[in-house]
Amino acid sequence: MALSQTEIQGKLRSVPGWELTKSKAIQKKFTFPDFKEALVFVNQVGELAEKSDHHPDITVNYNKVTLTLSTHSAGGLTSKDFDLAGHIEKIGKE
Ligand code: H2B
Repeated sequence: MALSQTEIQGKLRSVPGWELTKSKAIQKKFTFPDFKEALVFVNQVGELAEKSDHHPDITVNYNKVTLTLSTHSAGGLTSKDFDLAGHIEKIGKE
């Protein structure tokens, strides 16, 4: 079920750097030293996406990766988006 604006504002606080977009999604841009490292990150995100059966939109611009999360089936943001964003934040930190 899609989250309310109040719920979204609350959950946004738990995922630093993620911002709400106009189109009912959350987005964050990650910057890496080069293209190769950006692709390593994309593959790690891909693993998490497959594990959780929840898939972000991924844009790669050389050393920058932009991830956009929303739940297509709900037509907006759900806790799945924030859960995956939380897992993505832990990449490289454990
Ligand atoms: N990812 C996202 N972001 N939104 C969805 O609604 C979605 C998904 N649905 N990944 C999943 C897959 C669905 O198609 C499968 C069948 O569970």
